[in-house]
Amino acid sequence: MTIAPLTWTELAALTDWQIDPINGPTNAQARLRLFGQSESAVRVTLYRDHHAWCPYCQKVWLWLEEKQIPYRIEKVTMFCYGEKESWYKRKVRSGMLPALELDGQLITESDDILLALEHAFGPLAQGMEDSQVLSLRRLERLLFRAWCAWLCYPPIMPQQERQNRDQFIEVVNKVEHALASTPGPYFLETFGTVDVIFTPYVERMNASLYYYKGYSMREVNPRLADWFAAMESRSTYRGTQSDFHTHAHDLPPQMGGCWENSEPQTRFNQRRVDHGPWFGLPDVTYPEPANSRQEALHRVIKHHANMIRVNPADDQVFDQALRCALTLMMTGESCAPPPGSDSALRYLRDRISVPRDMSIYAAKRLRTALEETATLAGDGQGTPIPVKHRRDQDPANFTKV
Ligand SMILES: N[C@@H](CCC(=O)N[C@@H](CS)C(=O)NCC(=O)O)C(=O)O
Repeated sequence: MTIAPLTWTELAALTDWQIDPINGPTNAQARLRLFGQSESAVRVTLYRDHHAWCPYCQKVWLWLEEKQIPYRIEKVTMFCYGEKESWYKRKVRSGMLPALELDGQLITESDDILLALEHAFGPLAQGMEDSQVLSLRRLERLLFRAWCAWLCYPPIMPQQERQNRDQFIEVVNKVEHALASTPGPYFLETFGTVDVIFTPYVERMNASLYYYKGYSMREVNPRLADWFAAMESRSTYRGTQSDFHTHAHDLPPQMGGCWENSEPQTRFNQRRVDHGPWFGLPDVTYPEPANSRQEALHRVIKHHANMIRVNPADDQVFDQALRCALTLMMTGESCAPPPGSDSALRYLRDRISVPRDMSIYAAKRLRTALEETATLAGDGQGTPIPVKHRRDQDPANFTKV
């Protein structure tokens, strides 16, 4: 038994989700953050990428959120998903992100940005050049290099895959040891700058190794598991946190390729990340907020005209199919989509980006509703996600009204 899809007006009546992007919790949509202060207090502009994919931007973003420094956000396109804005190239010739203006002075390189911010506003618990911090920053780079060696180069000899894996695990054990040497879950006695520095790549390691290597960092390493859980207790981190699906597919063009191994566990994990079920994946462990469906609905309603225009399917067909998925998500009642809309629904399922579009649990709800609704029409998949670039995500397509 299936029901007719609700209209957009009927759907809109089912959500009262709203946040204050300027003074409320950390969110990816804000263009200005004031933390209750007046706009005249703003001394900082952060230039970061549109999709919140850039790890070095996440580091600076998290730092500003933790310190509650009032700042503006200007979003810039990364080379892998679109044309870099000419105004940005005039400002930063290389086009690299992040960049930051502090009292009108431009700074590039994320570590130099953090040093300048520290100088202006004081350290985030510990200073970047504190000796314990310096040693942990070196460990973070060691971990980064071991991860790249395993993930981003095709093994020339069969035994190389094993060697690269062992080398990564050796460094992860050093990270586990560092975490174990303090009483709490963080890298030093209290949360601070080191945790911010580790966050972007450890989050990407967790996602990419699960998907490409069948290795579940968060399940295998107890101290890292505790560290992730502690990070997730912070609303700042929750606001910047991505999910497995987003990273599994944003990393290949950014890293120049991600190489999967042939382990059965890898195949299993890939199927799960791409086709669900998304609940229960080790990309998040804090409890689902009660209003995640309302959040997903609100975000889709806000952007539905562009989503329908960009989708490869006929506009009317996809409009109806999308309302079917949203009807299921909100009412729990199945709603049969028009014939042939299965691949269109899965096209969207594959292009939800966290946290750009919505938070992690809202995305799980939406992906689930899209997949369950698509199943009623067939098993057609969407246009494959490209691996060499992500021009399918060109922000220019979404800024039209
Ligand atoms: N060492 C630099 C690295 C920055 C970097 O590699 N940024 C990448 C994005 S993650 C970039 O801007 N690439 C140009 C682009 O993708 O458009 C830093 O720490 O800020």
